[in-house]
Amino acid sequence: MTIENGREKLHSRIVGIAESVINGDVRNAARLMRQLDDRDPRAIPVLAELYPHTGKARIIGITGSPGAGKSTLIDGLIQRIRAGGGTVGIVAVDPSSPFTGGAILGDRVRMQRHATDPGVFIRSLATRGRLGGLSASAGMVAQVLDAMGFDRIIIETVGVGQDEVDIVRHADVTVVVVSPGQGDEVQAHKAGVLEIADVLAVNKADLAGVDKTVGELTLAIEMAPQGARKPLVMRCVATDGTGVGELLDEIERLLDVRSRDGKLDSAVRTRSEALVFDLVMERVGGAVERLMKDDGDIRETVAKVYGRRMDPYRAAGLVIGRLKDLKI
Ligand SMILES: Nc1nc2c(ncn2[C@@H]2O[C@H](COP(=O)(O)OP(=O)(O)OP(=O)(O)O)[C@@H](O)[C@H]2O)c(=O)[nH]1
Ligand SMILES: [Mg+2]
Repeated sequence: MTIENGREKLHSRIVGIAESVINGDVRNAARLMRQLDDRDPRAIPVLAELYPHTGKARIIGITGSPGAGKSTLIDGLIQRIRAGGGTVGIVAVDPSSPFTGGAILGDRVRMQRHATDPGVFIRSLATRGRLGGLSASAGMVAQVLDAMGFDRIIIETVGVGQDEVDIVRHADVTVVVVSPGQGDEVQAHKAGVLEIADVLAVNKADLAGVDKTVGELTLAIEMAPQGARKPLVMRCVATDGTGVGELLDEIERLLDVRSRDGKLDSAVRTRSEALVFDLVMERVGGAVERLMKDDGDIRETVAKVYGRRMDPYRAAGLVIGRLKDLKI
């Protein structure tokens, strides 16, 4: 077989896989997502084929502290989206922290009742992100779901750190879930909550202390500087469904308003930028990592930093100087 022939064969195989995913082949889609989670480079050409078929789904980001009730809430949202005739894909991002290590199993069990519904597809991501890796993987899995034709995609992430802020860059609407009794400090002051939230869902409204939490959040929003985002504070009880319908209505209303005033377009532009940026960072990061591991000169440089014979700033400059010779 000639090289040209081999290439053609490979390409038609890639196109074949992509087409099957677009036509809703669950097994091929699941394999592709697994490859993405494993950072298997074979997934990339398939994603590239899928890309022109994406952009139709609306993406909803759900983030918040561990145990706030995100998965239970999503379960309720799935049920309502399905009842309205829509289909939904879920990406549950677990940062593999020892504290949330059980979350993946938990998510599966919680959302198990949707497992046999072809209008629902749930995928957990376990990859530990570095250099935007987690965010990039979540965005790529969302793209696969988008190409499969799901109307809504929900991305669940734990916490409100930089990783989560990065992940919600992929979302058209972001819901931050808080629950009462998560410490006395005003939750809104935690890194970036008000910056990223379109809606603040105060879950576990059946528990004592909910009025205090709502009061604190409302005050924090009132005191936010002019021009800052003013998220709506909504109460809900995910376990019995109270307020979940209203939450979905608000999400849909926001999506509607945004698509009419062009905000979704600008979100897509930002997202495209983020996608390219993430890919560049990942590839550059990987190349630098290999260089630092394998290159004798650089290892010696690092040894000098360790021995206080060179400062790390100069060492970083030397590494950067080598970038142009790298195969990125
Ligand atoms: N009382 C009460 N408990 C709730 C409510 N919503 C969720 N819970 C409980 O809170 C616990 C955590 O719920 P999850 O849905 O797993 O929370 P999560 O935010 O997805 O958790 P992680 O993914 O591990 O961060 C479970 O035991 C739920 O049953 C609620 O509205 N009221
Ligand atoms: Mg969860």
